Amino acid sequence: MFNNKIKLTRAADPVFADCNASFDDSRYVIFGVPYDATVSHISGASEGPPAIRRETYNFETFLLDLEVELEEIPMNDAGDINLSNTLEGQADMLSSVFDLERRILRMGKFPLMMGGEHSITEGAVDAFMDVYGPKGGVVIVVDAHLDFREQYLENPHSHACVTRRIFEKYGRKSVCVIGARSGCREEFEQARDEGLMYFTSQHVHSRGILEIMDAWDTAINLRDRPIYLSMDIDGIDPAYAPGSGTLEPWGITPWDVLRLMEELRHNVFAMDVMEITPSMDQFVTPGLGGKLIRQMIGLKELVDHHPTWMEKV
Ligand SMILES: [Mn+2]
Repeated sequence: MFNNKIKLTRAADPVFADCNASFDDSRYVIFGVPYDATVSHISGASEGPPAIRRETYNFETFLLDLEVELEEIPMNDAGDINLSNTLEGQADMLSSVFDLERRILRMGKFPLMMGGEHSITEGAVDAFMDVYGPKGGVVIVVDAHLDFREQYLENPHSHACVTRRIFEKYGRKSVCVIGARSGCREEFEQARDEGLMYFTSQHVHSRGILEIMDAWDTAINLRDRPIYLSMDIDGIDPAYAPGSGTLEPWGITPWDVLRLMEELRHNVFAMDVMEITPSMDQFVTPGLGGKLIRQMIGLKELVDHHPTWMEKV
């Protein structure tokens, strides 16, 4: 049941529900990154992966809206990256995430990373860009925060800087932020001056997620580019996702995220769900995180096997 072939990780117990395939045979690989050493407010995101896994046993294997049976899909839980959860250990953690994510992508599989804090996304995005950058790779970040600081608590790789690092490395047209509603004045001024593409949760509420997708499509051909979807769970309203260390009212809803995933299902080739903090909520938020991952897998299956499925609805 467990896969010990990947030296980087330790096996999960229990595994993410319905992960019955070996790493080599799988089309989807789920892994956890129990890391939260740069967290600034309430720590505990390192406990996210086991809590998400546990809550996935609440769900049916059949995705009713998609008519997809997850038990029939080759999914693998590769376990958790097995390194120390310390500030000093961050560089090792990032490079291990890079190695694992790139290995999964190069084998033509779909990686789904469970955080851990958002800083870890940088390693996975680097791997994604290594593979999909030449094809126009772009990162969509769902987040309450701009994460556009130069550095935070003297660490340029803090969770509060992750969007800025991606922006600097891969350029202005390579990252889009959705759901932002918190940040310092300088961050927002810099974002505006330097041309970071972002829409706030107010924009989503007033214009709707599909109109925002259209705007990005006009600006950067979003629907024609390979997408890495990064979900900081605090982007979703605390009423739906209270298990976050940085609760920020007036967020977007799980329905907005569902529409986003449906709309971009053809182009998303990697995803993460970060910052779930079980000490704040053991059930609702880990369950939502698990469901987002399951839904993304179901949507990708439909793309691969039934390319015209949306005509049904
Ligand atoms: Mn955030």
